[in-house]
Parts: sequence; C-alpha cells; structure tokens
Amino acid sequence: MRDAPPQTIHLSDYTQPNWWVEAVELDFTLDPKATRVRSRIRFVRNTGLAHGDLHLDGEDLALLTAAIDGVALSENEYQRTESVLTVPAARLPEDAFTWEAEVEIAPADNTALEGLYMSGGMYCTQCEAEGFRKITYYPDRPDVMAPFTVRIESAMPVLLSNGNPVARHGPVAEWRDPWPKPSYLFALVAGDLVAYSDHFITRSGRTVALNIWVRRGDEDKTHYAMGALKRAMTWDEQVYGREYDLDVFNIVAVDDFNMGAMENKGLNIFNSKFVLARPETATDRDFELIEGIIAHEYFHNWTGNRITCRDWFQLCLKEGLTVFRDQQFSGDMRGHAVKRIDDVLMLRARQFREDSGPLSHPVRPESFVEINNFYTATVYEKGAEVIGMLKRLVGDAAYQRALDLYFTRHDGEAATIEDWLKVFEDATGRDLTQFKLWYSQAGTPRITVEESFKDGTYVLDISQETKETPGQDEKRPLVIPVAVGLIGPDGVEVAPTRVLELTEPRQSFRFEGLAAPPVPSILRGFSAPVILDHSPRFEDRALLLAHDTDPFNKWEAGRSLSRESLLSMLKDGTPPAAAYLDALTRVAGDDALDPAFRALVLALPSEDDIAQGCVDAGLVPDPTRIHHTRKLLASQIAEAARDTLETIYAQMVTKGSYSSDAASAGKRALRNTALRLLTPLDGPPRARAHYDGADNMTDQLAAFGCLLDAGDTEIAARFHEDWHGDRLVMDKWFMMQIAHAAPGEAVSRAKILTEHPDFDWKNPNRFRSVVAGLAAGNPAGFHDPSGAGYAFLADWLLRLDAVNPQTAARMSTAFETWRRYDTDRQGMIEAQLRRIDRAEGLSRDLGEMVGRMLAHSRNTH
Ligand code: B3K
Ligand code: ZN
Repeated sequence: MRDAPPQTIHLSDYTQPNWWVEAVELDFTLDPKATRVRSRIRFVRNTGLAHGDLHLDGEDLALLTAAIDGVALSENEYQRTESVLTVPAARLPEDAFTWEAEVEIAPADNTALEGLYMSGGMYCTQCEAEGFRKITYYPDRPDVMAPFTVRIESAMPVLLSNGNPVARHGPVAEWRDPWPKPSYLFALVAGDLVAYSDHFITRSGRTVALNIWVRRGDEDKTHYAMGALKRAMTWDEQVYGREYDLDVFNIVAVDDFNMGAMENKGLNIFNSKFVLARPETATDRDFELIEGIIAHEYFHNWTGNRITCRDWFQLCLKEGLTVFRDQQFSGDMRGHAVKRIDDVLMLRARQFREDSGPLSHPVRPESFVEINNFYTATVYEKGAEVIGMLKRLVGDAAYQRALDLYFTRHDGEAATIEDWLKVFEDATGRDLTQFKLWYSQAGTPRITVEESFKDGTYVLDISQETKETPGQDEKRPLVIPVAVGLIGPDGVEVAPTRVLELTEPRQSFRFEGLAAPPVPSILRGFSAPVILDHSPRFEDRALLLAHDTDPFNKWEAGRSLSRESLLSMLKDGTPPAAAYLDALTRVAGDDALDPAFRALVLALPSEDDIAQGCVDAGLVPDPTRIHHTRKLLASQIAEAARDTLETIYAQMVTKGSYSSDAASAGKRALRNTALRLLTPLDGPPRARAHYDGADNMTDQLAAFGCLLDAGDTEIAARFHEDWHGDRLVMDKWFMMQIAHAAPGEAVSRAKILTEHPDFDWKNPNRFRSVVAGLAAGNPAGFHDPSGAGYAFLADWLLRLDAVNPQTAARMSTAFETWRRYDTDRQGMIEAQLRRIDRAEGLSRDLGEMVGRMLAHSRNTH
C-alpha cells in the first residue's frame, strides 16, 4: 500500500515561492546511525507576492528543534505532513527572518542512495533531484538559490563539501561556496580517501587545485580521468569562453551510485565506473565514456550550476545543452564522424525506443509523479538533438552569439526554455514559435521522400508526420532541417550539402541544372531526430556506401542494406544479396578509411533494432528467430569477407604500445570485429590465443565473449580467478556470461549468478550487470517463450524496489516495448506488470513507471 496517493505535478501550476533564501549555514556531526544536521537559513520575502506561509520540504527527518529569529517554535506553531513543514504567515515576520533547526538522520540505513548515505564505509550525498529534503528542512526546489557555508565534524580524515575550503581543525572542516546554488547541487563527502592531485591554470591566470578522491588502492586508476578533466576545462574556455570559478575542483569516486555522476558545485560525485580506469581493467569504450562524462559534469558548472533550471520541467535546459556540449567535445577529441554515428546509434536504441512506446513524452514534459523517472533519453539525447538542429538552422556564428547572450543574461538565475529560445530570437531576429514545438510534442516524426527528374531539374517532395503518443492525439508540423547532398550516377558529388527547412506537412525542393538523375543523400549528419522513410534502389544505396562524402550517410547506406537483408531473411528466408556482401567487404577492407568507421560498417543492427525494424515493416518480431537470423547473416558476411577479415586481424595489431587514444581504439575495434566474425567459422583457437595474449581489457573482453559464444566451459572460471578482486571488472564478468549465454539458457544462467557470493544486489552497478545483461544483452533469452525472463525481472524489480526505488524504476524500462510482441508474450508481460502494480508498499517511482506502461492496455479499455 502506498503511504499517500501519489500526486501529479504540473508545469502549468508553477508559482514562485513566498520566501527566497539569502544564505544557508549547515553544521553536520556525522554518525552512521545518528547524524545531526543543524541549519541556519536566512529567508527574505518574495516582494512580488503577498506575505505568505513558509513551506519547507523534509522527508524521513527526526525534527529535534526549530526556531525563528532565535525563538523556539512549539509544535502547534507549524504543521507537518510526511513531506512538508508549513509555518503559517501569521507566525512570520514581515520581511526577513532566520530559521534554525536541528534534525537527526541515519545515513547507514539509507539504501535508496538519495540524500546522505554510506558507501563502502564513506559518507556521500546525492541530492538531485529532490534528495536534499532527506538531509534537512528546506525549500528544496531549483529556483531557490543561495550561498552555502558548511561545517562538518567527523573522525573521517577527508571531509569535503562544495566551494572552497575555509578551515580545518582536527575533526572539523569548514567549506564555503560563494556562488548561489539550488539545494540539489549540495554535496558532502567524508571518508578515508586518497587523492590524485594536479592543478589547472585558467586563461585569466588563476590556479585551480584538482583532486580525484578514491578509496585506497584505486590511486593508479585515476590518471586518465584527470587528463580528461583538464582537456574539458581547456575546451570550455576555448570553445564556449567559460572559465572555472572556484579555487578547487574535487571529484570523488563512489561504488554505490544510482546513475553515472553528479555535477555538485565544485564537488562532482561519480559512480566509480566512470572514473577508475587503467588499460588492464577498462575497455576503450570505458575510456571514452569516462572522458565524456567527466566533461559532461564539468560543463554543467556553467550550463546547470551558474544557470540552473527554474523547475524540474525545464530539466532539458541543462541536460540537453550539456549533452550537446559533451558531444561536441568528444567529437573534437576523437573525431566527429564516428562520434556522430555512435550518438545516433544510441539515440535510436534508447530514445526512439522510448518514443515509440507507452513511456513516450516531450523533451519538456508537462507533468510527472516522480521527477527521477524523467531523466530519460528523451530529455537528454533528444534534448541535445534539438539544440543541434537549432545550431544548424541559425548557423555557427549566430549560435555563438546566442550562447554568449545566454551566459550574460541569465548568469546566477534559474531559467526556462522560454528564456533559452528568447536569446536565440534576440540574437538572430528569427521567430522560433514553430521550432518550440520540438519541446512540447512527443514522438519521432517520420519523413517520407518522393523524387522526380525532368529537364535537368530534380525535385524532392518531402512530407512529415508524427504519430499520436500517450496523451497527445493531435500533432502539428515541426521545423525540420533536412541536410541533403546529391551524388551523380558516377559517384561524384554534384550538389554539396544544403539544409532544406521543412515547416509544412509537405513541401517540394528543387535542384536545377543537373545532367542526369542524381542519387540523393538525405538527412546528412543525421540533421534531425526523425525516421527517414525512403527506400532507394539497392544500387543507389551501394553507390552511397561507396561514394557518399558525408560519413554518416555512407555508414547509414550500409546499415540500411543490412537492415533490409535481415528483414528479407526473416520474412521469407531470402539469402543476402552477393552484391551487398561485396559492398560491405569493400568498405571493410578500404585502408583509406578510419578503422573505427570500418568496424561500425561491419557491425549489424542489434537484436532490439531488428525487432523495431520488424514492427516498422508490419511484422510481429520473434526474438528467437531474430537472434538466429542475425547470427546467420554474420556468418555469411564472415564467409564472404574471410580474406579481408584475416588481413584485418593480421594488420590491426596495437599490442605492446597500448594507448587509449581514438586511433588505437579504432584499430582494436576493427580487429575485434574480425575476431568476432571469424571465430564461429574457425572455432575457438584464435580467440583463445587472443585472450591469452591480451594486454588490455578491450581485447580480453572481446575474446571472452567469443569464447563464451563458442561454448567454452572454462573461460568464466579463469576470468573470475584473474579478476575477482576488481569490482568493476567483476561487473563485466556477470554481464558477459548472461549476454553470451545461449538464449534458452540465459535466464537460468542469470539465476545461478544471482546466487553467486559476489552478487551484491544492493549495488546498482552489480544489479544492472545482471538485469541489463539479460534484458538488453540477451533479448532472445529475456523473451524466452516460457516467460521465465519476465518473471525473473519482475521478481528482482520488486525486491529492489523496497530498498532502492530509483534504480528499480529505471530498470523497469526493460518492459517498455512489450506491445511489440505476440499476444502470448504480451499476456505474460502484462501479467508481470500487473503483479508489480498490485504489490504492497510499491514505491512512487516504480508505481508511476508501471502505471504508464499499463495505461491504454487492452484490459483497461
Ligand atoms: N544531473 C545528474 C543526474 C541526476 C539524476 C537524478 N535522478 C547527472 C547528469 O546528468 O549530469
Ligand atoms: Zn547532466
């Protein structure tokens, strides 16, 4: 039973608070079971409103004392519910007052990992979105910004909070953050930690101390993260003109963390998986993610912290923009072509998937029950795409002018999407009324293209349509930038990229003076987050794969050929065309191309992508057949490209000179792709040698996967033997065994692993390894016709929900595509969702997710 009926919060209900905060002083005496928090908060009246009540958020707090202007409040002078304390206006001075309170909390009992909690013996915090209210009574809303002074008393040797260190006397440390900030950016860390330290000199010549704090023994895994931080600091100065604004920047790695990392002012807290790395333990993908996430959190210092969100509906204001910035940064560091393909792969895998099901919502949602459920691919990744489109429409120079205006106009403020778009309107004179629909209209638009050619004039007729999504039946036409170039029949580009602005349901665009009908390269660079419905002839796609000057569309041409081959195989067993296999082989063997790009061309769509492809083609996806068909196509590619793959395997050797840079990583990616394709043909000896000879985790893990696929029964024990002392590598061990189990054995493998002594299910990384290893890593196993995968997931979600609702709710999205499948599977999933929905004590988090997934289901009509 839920404690109180969950309330829906609406954007349209936003009102300013009656009281602003001028200054905050917090005083912590840390104790695992009984931490005391004393607060002293200076409130001033919001003069725009009538003199009103004071509302303070507070959850799970034992209130010991409360006073206003030094006079203790008796219990009948305020009202208290489970989540809010209200002091009536009549009890409050006219213009300003000081609130003082003392509360007691128990960080050791906080398994939800929100508020102040303990991880591996250290104290740490996670306050975004609404965790600060579990620390003390406060107006826990992002539009209330104030400078904080924090005093911490503890026997722990390292005591950290936001801002600059002010004093340290024995067990007491004091920190002061001069920059006004909302409570969600508050952080505190106390532990027996060691730092890897360095410094950065800003462009105006200030020296900033940099520290990465880790548990003893992890010091040797911090160097890469430090380099990434310094690169990010330099880049933000050079590209956005943004300089760091405190004397110290601290990063702390924590093992138990619900998400990737958190941008607390001056004290970023990270899931240790996105900090700790050395070549033997981290893959190239890990290095890339670490660099991107370190940069992302650092960039929040300006886009999120100095300028924050007025309310949580504006989340994309900071997240979409910061993702866009980290994507630009990673592209600059590692190459834009491959980065764009990776980003689009991720967008389609997560955001398009979300947008095509019951959890679809706009980039700026209009209501929520639990805000933590809206840290989604739509808010983050589609939010970043919307900014990319804006930049493309106004041009680079205007984008820069608009951003400069944004920083000067809104520094120190809590802003909205309206404020964001206004700076673009003011900087460019452009009316963005229609463009703004991207923020309010959910769903992935589909654009269809028709071509005609007459007397040297080529005409593209482009239409757009967005299907209805939950709660939004009517869709309006959007502003869609469609980047198009034209390739002549001989493979030479005859028209360079031009951005067509689609604003109507249907529009024609003309290209004059062409000698022959061209092959269009549409949506270059994936210029808009849309589905392009256009099936050019096979030869035209092969031509684009061979000759397109736009690397994204060159890759896309190959991908669409792969997708189509898979669909034909699934439909009626048509074998892949020899010309397709040839075209793929040619690109794979083209030494003029970046190895990372060649690896991406060889990679087949994931099983989940194929399932969505089936739905788009009007087929009901059968996960088991998809799994086997994909494997079959891989083996046919391997047969056809055998010589090329052998050459790649022999040539792309990076051993002996390990570097995590993009060029070396690209070579490893290509070589490991060759290994994956060749192993099923030749058996395990090559993979065994690869495993034995690996001097880095990228190669070792690639070989580990091949050997698991090949049914090697000893390799898992060997890997365990080598790595059981390393938490992050052990997460991979759990995940890989499930992802690479034969579909019929995946659920039993997952069950066996949940009984392993190293399965610490309360650790979100470990939990995710197993659950995502099955639901995302082994779709055919998860969708086992018996329904065992569904029952397994539901059992674990219910168990985790009781201790950590946030992670349970997030993992429940494994069910979001349930209406894609056959009626038997739908029935079994629906039964599991209903079982969860009925469960006693279900959290608001998981309750909302399950409710949304069940809404509009057949039985509720
Ligand atoms: N802002 C945090 C995410 C907080 C998630 C709260 N459930 C990390 C980030 O996006 O940078
Ligand atoms: Zn972020």
